[in-house]
Parts: sequence; C-alpha cells; structure tokens
Amino acid sequence: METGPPGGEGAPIEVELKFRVGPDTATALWALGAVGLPHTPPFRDCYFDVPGAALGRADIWLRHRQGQGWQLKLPHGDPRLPHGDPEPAHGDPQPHRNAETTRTPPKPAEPRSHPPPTSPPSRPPSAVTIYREVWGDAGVLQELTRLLGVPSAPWGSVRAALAPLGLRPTASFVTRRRSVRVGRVKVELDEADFGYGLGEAEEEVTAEGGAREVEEARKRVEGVCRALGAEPRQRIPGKLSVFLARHQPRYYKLLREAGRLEEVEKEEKEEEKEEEVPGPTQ
Ligand code: V4E
Repeated sequence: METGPPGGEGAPIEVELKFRVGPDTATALWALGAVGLPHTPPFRDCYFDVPGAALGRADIWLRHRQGQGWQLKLPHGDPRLPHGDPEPAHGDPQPHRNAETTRTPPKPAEPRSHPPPTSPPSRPPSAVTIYREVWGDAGVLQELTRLLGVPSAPWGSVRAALAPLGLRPTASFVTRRRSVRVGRVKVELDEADFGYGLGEAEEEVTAEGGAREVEEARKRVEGVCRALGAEPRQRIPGKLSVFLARHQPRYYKLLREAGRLEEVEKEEKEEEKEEEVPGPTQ
C-alpha cells in the first residue's frame, strides 16, 4: 500500500543534514537516547528528468518511491529573505534560477513601501538542505506542468504524463533504511544496493511553522550530527549523486556544472561503468 505524509498531498518542508556513518555511529545514537522506529521495508527509488535536465538544473527532483508513490522535491525559499525569494538553501553554491530553466514566467516584482530590509543575521555555514516535498499524483502533476510551462494537464496520473512531458528515467536503486528518533530529529541510516551508505538527520516542519520552525529544526538537526561526531558544514554526497556519478556520468556532469549535486570523490565513483539507464541528455 502506498502511504502519504500526514496531511495527504500537503507539502512538508524537510530540513536535512547528511553524514557519514562510521563504526561508532550506532553506539553514539544509543548514548543519545535514540528510540528505534518501525522497520521500513527496502524501497526502490526511480528518478526522472527531461532531456537537457531542466528539472535537475533547477534543483527539482521527481521520483517514484516504492510504497509511497510520486514525490517532487523542490528547494524551499530561504524564509529569512524578503518576499520568500527562492534563494538557495544555506550553503548551496549557486542561487536557484528556476524561471530561467523551466520556462516559468518570472514573478513580477512586488512594490516595496519600505526601505530594502537589511541582510539576515549571519550564521556559520551549514550543509543543511531545506526542500519542500510534494506527494501524490495530483499535487506532483500540478507542480510539474507549472514548472515545465505546460498549459494543461489532461493526464490522470504522473505515470501517464511521463511520455507526453518527455520525462525519462535517470536512476533506479533500492535503499535499505534503519530509522531511529532522537528527540524530534529522525535519523536514517541508508544502504543503497549499489554499495553506498550514509546517514541523514532530518526534521519535517509544516509551511505554517514559518522561518522560526525551520531555523529551530536546523539547529536540532545540526546538534544531533555534532553529537554523532559529524561536521555540520561538510557536504556529503547523497545516494543519487553517487549513483549518477557512477552510472550516468554525462547527466552527473551537467548537474555538477549547474551546482546541483555534491562532488563525488574518486573512490566513491569506483566501478565506473557505461550508462545503464537511458539518460535524458542522450
Ligand atoms: C534533493 C536532492 C536530490 C534528490 C534526492 O534527495 P535526497 O534527500 O538525497 O534523497 P533521500 O533518499 O535521502 O530522500 P528522503 O528519504 O530523505 O526524502 S539529489 C540532490 N539534491 C539536492 C541536494 C544537495 N544539493 N545537497 C545535499 C547534501 N543533499 C541534497
């Protein structure tokens, strides 16, 4: 059975930090009072993009997750900025310029009746990422057609829209996940079937919570990572980055050039092979 997030097709905001799992991680988790969460069966993620990688270049990630259905991850506008400008999650190397890459018409500038706000207070750089998640066929289709500049969506499902929208598979892999909770922070220890593992500390907040909740979640997530011996400024490549670096080198390079994926070190690229999944750039 496919399950959605609490609130059905709502759009939770995921505040997440990736870290490397070491031999002491489990002991450190129990020392923190981690509580085991119900077992998640292994799940397959299939990612999709259009030729030219317009989605990935705009930092938008479409996937089908086994047991959960269609999901879209989009950058969450930095809540500290005026008018919710879609600026990058703190620590991202480049700003998100979705309008340029997806043919979405730019928003007209809002009139300002006040002097421009001063810069937000500075804080140490962090590799925490903040993404909005859209779940379910209806919500994902609505966002996709908006992002791709398609005037109408006559399709009843994302699956039916793949071919007409030119969406092609970019990656497919299975993850084994163990999850625990440390206070409000969920910690996931992932092992992908292509031989790459990592940890993620995350909190989901609702859009209604606003900037303060996001900021508080960020601090808790960083605190847990520090307690596990991880450095919150270090960017750890995600599973998709490593999969693409190994199996879709052209697509990976395109997204690296756009600043959308973390660099995958040579040793993590081991077993470089020719592309197995038809890449969207071919
Ligand atoms: C968001 C994103 C990508 C899509 C995969 O997202 P990720 O959170 O890595 O997947 P996963 O399996 O952990 O999903 P979850 O179960 O947590 O929803 S691929 C690249 N990004 C952006 C990105 C980035 N630029 N840097 C870092 C450190 N993470 C993600």
